[in-house]
Order: sequence, then C-alpha cells, then structure tokens
Amino acid sequence: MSNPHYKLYPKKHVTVIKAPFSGGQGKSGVEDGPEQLLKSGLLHQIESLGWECSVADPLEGLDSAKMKANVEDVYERCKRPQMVSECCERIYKAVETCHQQGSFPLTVGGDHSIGMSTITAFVNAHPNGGIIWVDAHADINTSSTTCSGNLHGCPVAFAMGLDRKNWPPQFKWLDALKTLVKPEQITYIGLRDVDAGEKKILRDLGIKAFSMYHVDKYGINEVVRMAMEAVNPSGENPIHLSYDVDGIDPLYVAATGTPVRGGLTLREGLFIVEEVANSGNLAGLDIVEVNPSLATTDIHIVDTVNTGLSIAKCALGDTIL
Ligand SMILES: [Mn+2]
Repeated sequence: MSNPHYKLYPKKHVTVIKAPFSGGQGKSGVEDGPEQLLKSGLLHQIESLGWECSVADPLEGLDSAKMKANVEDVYERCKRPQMVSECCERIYKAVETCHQQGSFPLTVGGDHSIGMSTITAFVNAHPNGGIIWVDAHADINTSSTTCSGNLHGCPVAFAMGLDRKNWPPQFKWLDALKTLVKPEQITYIGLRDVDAGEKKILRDLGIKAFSMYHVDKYGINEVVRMAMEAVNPSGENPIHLSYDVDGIDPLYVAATGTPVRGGLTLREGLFIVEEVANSGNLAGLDIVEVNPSLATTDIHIVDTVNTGLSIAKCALGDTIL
C-alpha cells in the first residue's frame, strides 16, 4: 500500500535537486552526499513508488573547491558568505521552479545552509505554509550570535530575517524576497544541542520547539501531532520538512558532521516523515548533512545512506504495510 494522496502533487512528479554544498561548515565530504544517495538507488526507489522523477543540478559549473578555499571570503564572524550566498541563491531558484511547476522539490545536501533557500522558496510559494525542522541543532544563530562562523548553523535566522542589519552584504537575493519565514511558521523536532544565544531567540520569538525531552515525555506520535498543529492549525496548509539526518541518533547515523548523542531512534525519525506525508500536506523535503567521508567503517556509510533513502521513501508514500 502506498500513501493515498498528495494534495499539491496530483501529477506525482519529483525533482531531485542536487545540492553538493559544503561551504556552510568546515569539514569536507558532505558535498558527496547527493551522489552517494543517487548511486545507492534514490531515483529508482522514488520511481518504484509511482512518481516520475527528474534531477536538477543548480550548482553545476561552479568550482566549489576553489570557492571553499578562498580565505578572503569572510565577513565579520561569517565564513564564506560569498560562496554560501551564491550557491543558496541558485538552490532557491531551483526550488522556486519546482513550486511553480507543481513538482515535489526533494533537495539533497550538502550541509544545512541550503535550508535558507528551500524554506524561503516554500513560504514565497505558500505564504500560509508551515515548516518542520528535524535536527539535533536549532540552526538559528544570527550573524552576530554565531561562535563558529559556520553558516550551516544560521539558515533559520537568515530565512527569518533576524539581525538583518548585520548580514553579510552578499545576501542581496535573500534581502530582496517578498516573504520571509515568520516565527509561527516553523517548529522543531529532535533538538538536544542548542546554544545559549539560540535559546534566547527561540524564547523571545515564541518559536515552538520539541526537543528530545518532549519526545521522551510525550512520545513521538504526540510530538508530531503537536508540531503539525503548531505550524498548520487548520490542518489544510502545506508543510515543508527540512530533515537534518543528525536529528537521528548517531547509533543509526554515524556519517554526519555534528553528531550528538541521545537522539531520535531510527523508527521515531521515520515516523515523523510517515505521519507528515500521511497528512496529505507535504510540500517538499530536504535531506541534509549526509557525509560519507566521516564514516570510520563501511557499515556507517551504509547505515547513514540507507537512513537518507528511507526518509525520502517515507516522504513519498512508502508504508510498512
Ligand atoms: Mn541542521
């Protein structure tokens, strides 16, 4: 049995948007995530669920290695703002095209910086939409609060326009967008490593967040229900899922850049996706931070990549029975 309905996608067409991007953090290898997932059968698995599939490669032609090596690409605390901005603008346009054409955008990273593109493209297409951000981290540092300067810790803040006056000047495309993400449009599941500055932002803006504490306390079913209710109170609006594989425990997902113990089990992690897909409102998905080169054994690669594939399949209607 596969999922009965995708309200927004009667044509059942998916565009896999490759985002082999690693400029939002220092480690290399995460740019190989998309290729690894494709090599392991992503397209075939999507097609076997009854979707037509095409691939977009918005970063094609960029010399990412050279861009990443440019030590002059710094603005105050922020590392590589030129690279992040240029790549994220391209990814924004690819996701925007999907929304315009009624093709499901499945963006495969790469690091989570690209979330600033996918969620802003989503709210510009669906101003009443809701976002569920599955992650160990809140990714809501601003250009002023970031300690590391790595922009993969900042995409939510940028997508919301926080601390805009201190943005690196390169982010003109983002500054020019008609719609940015509002605090009531986003919620989190899986948090367990949140910086002090981020806690203050979450509290001050009243952003609903479900940490691992809430998963333990209420169970994953109730947490997903509350999360969907938080960002989609009518039950009718589109939902975008931005899925950092580090939301799931490193026991299952070892090959990722910033693993944190005490995370979601594999089943909890997949249940979130099954349940959002089941609502019929799923409008798009990101799968990010798969980094095959951080594995110490082949099993780590297989586990992590298979988890990414399972997230994609659950989003597109795969069910156990
Ligand atoms: Mn993240």
